[in-house]
Amino acid sequence: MFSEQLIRKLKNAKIVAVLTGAGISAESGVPTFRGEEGLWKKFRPEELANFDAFMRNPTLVWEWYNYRKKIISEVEPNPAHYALVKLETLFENFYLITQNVDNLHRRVGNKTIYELHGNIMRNRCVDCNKNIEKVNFTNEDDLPRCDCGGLIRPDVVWFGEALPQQVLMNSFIAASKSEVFFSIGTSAVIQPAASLPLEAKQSGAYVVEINTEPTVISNLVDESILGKAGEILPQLVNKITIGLS
Ligand code: BV8
Ligand code: ZN
Repeated sequence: MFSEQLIRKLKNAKIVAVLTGAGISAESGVPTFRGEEGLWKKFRPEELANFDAFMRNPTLVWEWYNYRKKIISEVEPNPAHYALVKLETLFENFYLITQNVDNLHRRVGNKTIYELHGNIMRNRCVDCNKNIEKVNFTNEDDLPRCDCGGLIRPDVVWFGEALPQQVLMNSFIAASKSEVFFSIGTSAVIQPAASLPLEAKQSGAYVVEINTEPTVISNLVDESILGKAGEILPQLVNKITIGLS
């Protein structure tokens, strides 16, 4: 399953970076964004994950986020998430860059996490930008509001919105410094996140894709491993820890 070259490179690597997408949480039961699974009440994610949709109908958009928060609060991280915690202990510098807002990497205890698209468990005010811990959203006529009166929104990055600049910069630096770069469970379509594997490749990293199916970057990577992240990553950790210990 793993080339000798990959195992050799991992045994000598000091800097490893990983980009994850919805596919790494699929085995936990979190729906991905593709196909039928991505649909909610016939809406496509990009129809709801944008500021105009929220200002047009904040109740609908909050319903969607509460539906996802309920799923996320009922699932458990899977072996792929745990394998990345182990992997983080094996390298001097390990960077976990995620497009996921599901907080699962944080829940299993990864340390260096770059949340490119925010986190569904956080909220902020659309007017004064204050971060608000808990919001309870019971029925439509009491949308969560800040004490400044502003509407409260999930602290995620919507389509057409800028990513958190420091996180984005750190992610591109991590990709450019990495000796081995993994792209795991992502369709690699959404920009600028999807440019990270390219950045790593152009900076000389050995780029590995782990996905249940080929993606638009499969012909760009050095090694494309087809299969479930929850099955492949624990095997990879075993394979490299044998040699390292
Ligand atoms: C911006 C948070 C401008 C919210 C999300 C250049 C060209 C064209 C378009 C653009 C461009 N640059 C920007 C754009 C527009 C847009 C974009 O990329 N559009 C796409 C459609 C081309 N980008 C933006 O709008 C970005 N903002 O550009 O702002 C700007 C700049 C400066 C100043 C002002 C403004 C913002 C993008 C972020 C949007 N927010 N999420 C929320 O979640 O509610 S994106 C969201 O969708 C996710 O975070 C993720 O990024 C994406 C879904 O992709 P994946 O995670 O990969 O999931 P997907 O379901 O697609 O695929 C799952 C994969 O897993 C599959 O390949 C499957 O085979 C695999 N899989 C399944 N099971 C398993 C598995 N693999 C392994 N194991 C398994 N078990
Ligand atoms: Zn406010």
